[in-house]
Parts: sequence; structure tokens; C-alpha cells
Amino acid sequence: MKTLIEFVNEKQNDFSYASGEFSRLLNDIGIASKYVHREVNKAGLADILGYEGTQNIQGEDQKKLDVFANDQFIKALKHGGQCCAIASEENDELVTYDNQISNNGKYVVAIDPLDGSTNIEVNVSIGTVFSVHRRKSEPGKPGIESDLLQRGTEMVAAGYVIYGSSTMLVYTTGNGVNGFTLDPSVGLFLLSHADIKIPDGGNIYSINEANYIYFPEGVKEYIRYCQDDDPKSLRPYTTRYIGSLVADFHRNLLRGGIYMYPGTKKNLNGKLRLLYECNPVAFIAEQAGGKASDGFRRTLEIQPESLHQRTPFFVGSKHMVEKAEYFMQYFSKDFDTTK
Ligand code: P6P
Repeated sequence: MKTLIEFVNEKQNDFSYASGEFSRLLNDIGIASKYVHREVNKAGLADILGYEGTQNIQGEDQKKLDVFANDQFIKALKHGGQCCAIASEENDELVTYDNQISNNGKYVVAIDPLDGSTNIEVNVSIGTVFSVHRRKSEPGKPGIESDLLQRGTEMVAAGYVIYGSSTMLVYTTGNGVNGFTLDPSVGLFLLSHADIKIPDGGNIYSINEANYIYFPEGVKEYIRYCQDDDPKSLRPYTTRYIGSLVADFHRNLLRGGIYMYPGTKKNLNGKLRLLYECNPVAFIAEQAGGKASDGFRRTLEIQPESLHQRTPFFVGSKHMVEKAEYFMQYFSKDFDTTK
């Protein structure tokens, strides 16, 4: 089986501009994820649970594993020298480096180092989500915020690592989606899911229905559509919701399905962040033949205004997202936040 390094070097020729810097950056992310894998897999044993006592910009208590994962990715990207700035869910401000090599890095990374971390102590799959853009600012100095505030359509790569029954790295560079499973006995990511395609249709919808009374009418109508018991409807839907974006999306990517975190009457922009949750997942979904939007507009075309901004999110099988968009556009035009 092909290793991640072999695959990345082989595909490196897909990039006219990258003479190996990009391959190095991707491998650095792979290295950091192995360290996170090791700690996640012994979370129940080592005293690395419990709150670090600090809170991230979302006001969420930071668990030690959050902080550990964040440190690993920041260190690995610094060591690799290809990245000049990072937007991380765990850091209020942009992370830059004080060394000349990094300040000449061609790329910037937006990352959620450990998404779904409230699931750590109940042994539910969690994940890392990341996106890569080329810097726009002058090299030779640290990256700046505007380097990160680029549309998703400008991304050069996106991926996630799911720490579940196995640890998998799934990524795209705009030429399809490939999945690599970590063989912990040798510490190598091996190509296990080549050229992943999401089914156009599916029968899984993933949403936190506890928020039902706050949902837009369009979402309520879509849920009713899924639950329609008219025998002619032939819609054998089922709901699956883990509360971990990476785990819910990964299952739907392989089986077909839709994940929704819509805006609500309480939070018009929903909960998920554009730069390091929705954009990377949207890029992967599209590259696998699926769709992603805020209910009205393609996620990748939303112009980011701030590092931690939120956006409503509908992502998954093409036909399912289109049906949900139909209901949103018909019943909930007032929820169109990105005018
Ligand atoms: P809720 C985890 O905090 C996360 O960002 C996603 O991974 C997950 O899908 C969602 O939030 C869960 O949010 O409000 O349903 O608990």
C-alpha cells in the first residue's frame, strides 16, 4: 500500500508552482497528527483530561488535549518552515513565527486542532480540520490576517484527521479526495481510500434536533420531508448525529448523507466556523462530488471578514443539499445572512 509521503511526492507534479514546499507542509501535518493520535488513544489513562483552566475565543473551556493538539500543529508547521501564519480555533489572535525561514513560508493554515473535544472523555471520535491557502502578503515578514481571510475557492488544500476506530487523514488538493489510514505499528499513513466519491443521494441526515424550535422554517420543512411516512415517498431516512463534525461528515462522505448546522433564531450564523471547519469540509465535499452551502450561497464563495466568524452549514450528498436549499429558499429567505 502506498504511503502518504509516496502519494504526496507522486502528486507533487500536480502543482506547477510547488517544488516540494507544499509536500513538506502536508507531511508536517501528518507528523503532528501522529502525536495527537498517540495522546488521544491513551486519553483515558494519562492525566491529560480535565480543563486546562483557560477558555478559547468561543468561551469554551479548553481541555488539555485541545491545548496539546494545538501545540503539536503549531510546532510541526514552525519546524517545516513552509507556513508563515496560522489561524487556530484555540488562539484568539493569528499565530506567527519569529524566524526568517517561516517568515518566507509560502502558505498559511487555518486549523481546528481538535474539533469535538467535549467527546474526548466519553471515547467518541474527534478530529482535526485544516485548510491551506497561499500567502498574498510580501514574503520575508510574518503572515498577516488578510492572508487568512481568503475565499474557500482560493484554497490549495484542505483535510481532516479523524481519531476514531482507526486514525485517518483525508485530504484534497483540488484533484479529488484520498484517505490514508494510520498503521500505528509502523507509524505510517497508508492509502486506504483512493479517490473517494460521495453518493449523490443518501438516507442519513445529521442535525441536532434539540434546537428544533429555533430552526428556520425551511429546515423544519426539510426534516418533515425526510420523515414523511407516505409509502410513495420511498424515503427510508435515518438520523445519525455524533456531535463531532469530522465523525458525522466522514460517515456521510462514505455512505451518503447530509450534515446540517443551520442558523437559528438564537444564532443567525449558527455555530460552526467558516475558516477552519466549514471551508475545509466544503472543499472536500465538492471534490468528492457533493455540495456545501449556507442554505443560499456556496460556502467556498463566502468572503471571510474575521478569523473566527461562523456560518450556517449544509454539507453532503449533492441531491440532499439541493433539496435542503430548496426548502430554505422557499420558506426562510429571511435567514440569508450573507447578503
Ligand atoms: P452541538 C463540536 O463542538 C462542533 O463544533 C462540531 O464538531 C459538532 O458537529 C457540533 O459542534 C456539535 O454542536 O450544538 O450539536 O453540540
